[in-house]
Amino acid sequence: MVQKVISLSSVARPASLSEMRAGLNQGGCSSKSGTGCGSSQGPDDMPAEVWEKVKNHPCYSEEAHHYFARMHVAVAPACNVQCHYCNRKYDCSNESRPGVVSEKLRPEDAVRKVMAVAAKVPQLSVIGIAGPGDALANPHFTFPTFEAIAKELPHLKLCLSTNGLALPDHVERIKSLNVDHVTITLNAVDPAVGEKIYPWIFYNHRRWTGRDAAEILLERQMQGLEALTRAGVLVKINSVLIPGINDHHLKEVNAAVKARGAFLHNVMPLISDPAHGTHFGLTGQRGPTPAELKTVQDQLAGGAKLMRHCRQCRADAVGMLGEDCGGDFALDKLPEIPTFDPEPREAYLAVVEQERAARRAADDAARRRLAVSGDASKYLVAVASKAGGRINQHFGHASEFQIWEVDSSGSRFIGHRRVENYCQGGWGEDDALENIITTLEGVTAVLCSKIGKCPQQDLAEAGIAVSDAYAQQYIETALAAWFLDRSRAHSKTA
Ligand code: CLF
Ligand code: SF4
Repeated sequence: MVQKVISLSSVARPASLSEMRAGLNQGGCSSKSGTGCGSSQGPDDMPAEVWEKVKNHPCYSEEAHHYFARMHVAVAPACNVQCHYCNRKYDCSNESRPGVVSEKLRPEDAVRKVMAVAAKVPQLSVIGIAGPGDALANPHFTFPTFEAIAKELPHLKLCLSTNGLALPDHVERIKSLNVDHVTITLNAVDPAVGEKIYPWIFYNHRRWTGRDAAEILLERQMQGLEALTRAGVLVKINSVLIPGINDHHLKEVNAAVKARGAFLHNVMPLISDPAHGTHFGLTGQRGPTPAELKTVQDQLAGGAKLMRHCRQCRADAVGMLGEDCGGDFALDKLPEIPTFDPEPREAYLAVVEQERAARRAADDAARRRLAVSGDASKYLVAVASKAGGRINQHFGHASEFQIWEVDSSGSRFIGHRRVENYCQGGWGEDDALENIITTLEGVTAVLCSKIGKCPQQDLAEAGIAVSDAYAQQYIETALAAWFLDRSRAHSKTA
């Protein structure tokens, strides 16, 4: 029943509000779902008109990504830039994980697909164009697609992602189409760094290489950012963290984009694999470890606000962040003329408002309990959560863990760490467990809804405590209870 309610692959419309509530606790289309967010940027943290724009956007609001889904339509095949971390056979890795080539869509197909998804997925709130090339290198596909979607489904937010080279030429159109959210991938503000990332660009009818290419691109990115913020469009900056190339430079990038009004800064780890055939992959440039990513993110504290819940989605991803149900909506499976009924969505929005209020209240209560603990410790804790901000996933089913930091001032979401499932169809996989232990470097404890004795023992031997005693609680409630239990246990043994 639950799967029928908010499963993205289900054809059934929601049957009741209580079923939707249950659905929030069960995740979306598959068991690999996972969501999580920490410090809740809420209505008290920003002007009301900005909150209105971000409150249901799963990327621009950490809180919203527990409840809302995005859909990418892959209508933009061409690109005007070459990045050393990209192989055009794969999706644009500015905004997506290299992996499988997307189903490229014509604008009319994209609108049909959006209609079909909106009809089945009440969580759908945002339509993004993020490749597989660059949205603004394909304006003749990108803008007609947005126009048609806005006409059919005006409640959906429009969002695009670009390398920024063509951005200054399109700011007016972006504004006039009510595209409220634009991401610019900006990896450097110094051309000396930029030229190590971009071998060439195509601009003003010719190819530019080396330092010239980097200078033009970086200048155009900054012009675009300034023009968008002047126009009231919310801009997110994506920076790919490339160890040895821009890791020491991202603080400068963060300060520069903050000064120009960027709303969020998303530092994404380079994904580098020789199998993807990228220049970096083939020349041995490695991506950062989770600890290196955290170090850089921590260094940016106090600058432009950070996004930490990015999942580096594909350019044709459909569903909650961390999920991809795109396969259920392939063109050949869609009805000729999908119809959209607004009622399930309205009912879903009402449920979400109640859930949000309950979770915020739980977080406040948890902070009050922590504040009087008098314990100066600080821990990293890994959490297995399918959805809804609760501890509701078995250890063996987790394909990612949310990493939280907890101390007497409260708990904060730090990021996700992907892992291979420990449970492989009924039995535990020792190699997977070893990798999980390595991935959980720096983590003191794991909270999950259930775990077997064997993995629990192996984790304990590696110095990581595991507990399923907080199953089904809100993450913040569970972390506070775990912290206070640990504090009491330590003071007894001291
Ligand atoms: Fe798509 Fe990007 Fe819009 Fe989100 S994704 S175009 S802002 S709707 Fe989000 Fe995916 Fe990260 Fe992008 S999790 S890769 S940040
Ligand atoms: Fe690839 Fe995107 Fe860079 Fe273009 S902008 S080269 S599609 S990563």
